[in-house]
Amino acid sequence: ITELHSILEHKIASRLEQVHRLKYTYGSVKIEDIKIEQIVKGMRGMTTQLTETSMLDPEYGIRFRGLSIEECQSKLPKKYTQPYVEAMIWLLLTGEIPSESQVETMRKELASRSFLPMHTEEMLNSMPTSLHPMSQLSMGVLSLGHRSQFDKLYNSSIKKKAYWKPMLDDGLDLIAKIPKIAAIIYRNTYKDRIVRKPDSSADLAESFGRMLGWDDKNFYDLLKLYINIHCDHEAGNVSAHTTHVVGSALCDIFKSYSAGLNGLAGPLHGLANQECLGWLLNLKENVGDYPTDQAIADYVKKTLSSGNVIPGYGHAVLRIPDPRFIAQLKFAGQMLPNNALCNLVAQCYKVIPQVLKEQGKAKNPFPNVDAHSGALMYSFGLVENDFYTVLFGVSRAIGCSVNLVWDRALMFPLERPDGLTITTMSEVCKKK
Ligand code: FAM
Repeated sequence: ITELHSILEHKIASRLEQVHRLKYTYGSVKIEDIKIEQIVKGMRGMTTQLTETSMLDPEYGIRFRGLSIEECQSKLPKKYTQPYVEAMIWLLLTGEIPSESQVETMRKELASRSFLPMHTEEMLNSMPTSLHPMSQLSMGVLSLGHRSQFDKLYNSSIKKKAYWKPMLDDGLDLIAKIPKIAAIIYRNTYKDRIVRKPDSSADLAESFGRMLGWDDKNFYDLLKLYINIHCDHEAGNVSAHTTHVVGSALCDIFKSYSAGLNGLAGPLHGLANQECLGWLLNLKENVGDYPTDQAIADYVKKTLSSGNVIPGYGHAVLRIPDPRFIAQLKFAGQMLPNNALCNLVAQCYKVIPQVLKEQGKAKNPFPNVDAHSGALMYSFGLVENDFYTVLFGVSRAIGCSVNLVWDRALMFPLERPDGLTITTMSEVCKKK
């Protein structure tokens, strides 16, 4: 991991120069005007963040360090059909495509950190199984904080410029340990409370799959795909933004990401994948395994007229079918061509956008990532849909951690925007 440190040292130095220029040379340049409606409508389309790891283009979708999902799949070192999660972590951290040996270095580093402290296991084992798995996950992550190198060194005489080093240490710890936390939650909540140890000879996805209880290389492949496509989605989404804001107060990564996970647990964000599968199974029950397009359209209209959204459709930024959805559609087509549930997802993709367009409300009538992930997990036997957001949380730990490392490396300040009362804003408007 010394090699990773020296690559990062080098990259950080040049980025710091750029940030310095942005701050002091171009500080007064205006990039956009803010409209009142943007403030009232949840800051849509308002640029408020600087981020290194990924960019979301409304008309193209996500690019991880400039690479599309397909480019990641073809360029990053892989096992079976999908890139190693370790390769994605390296890419997000450094912006470089890792060699096989760098992937192996990352694999060993994470494997060596994958054990949990005793108190975390004891706490998880004492949780009521009726507590939502996301609440258990958030507490599990928070409980890792007693080991925070960042907290320890912050209270010593470490210089601000070097904060990223303990942050990286903590970030690797979080990424390495969160699969075991998730596996304990899964086995305790739905199975026999017996959890296998992390497999130090396997890669992260395979070891996670084994701990969950699967012995199936296609399932490990699905986990690799799932973790890679969910790991980061620019800076403004609820979980990434929350993690970043809490981290800006110089909280350690465990407190910051625990807060981010609570945001991920919301039904308009990560929990949508749980809701999505529920909706899909209800659809299947109502229209059967091989419905007509019209039967699906009628069911969608019924959902809309009862005042509900169609989970898995629409997006705050995207204006095209989510490439993360398309990647899963392809995976299902290759691995499970005769699976009725996945085929229903594909049929919905043909029907629902037209119905949403006719309704005329959603700015984006196309499927997002959540429209497929539950059906894939379900088809591989992971049927407990209130666990799905935990899988999302295991993955998003990567993007959120890498971003916090870079936030500290670039010495970003405390984030503290201004607010106005409704009366004051109304008065400002009247004067215009
Ligand atoms: N079904 C029905 N109506 C929808 C809709 C959908 N899938 N998506 C948007 N709309 C409605 C929306 O409720 C709003 O109606 P009102 O004006 O009555 O409030 C209107 O269309 C305009 O919304 P928008 O500007 O297109 O979307 P937003 O940026 O406000 O919200 C989402 C974006 C994702 C919250 C919204 O599309 C939605 O609720 N989708 C269903 C839930 C979902 O799939 N969430 C997962 C998002 C995912 F990417 C993630 O974070 N994991």
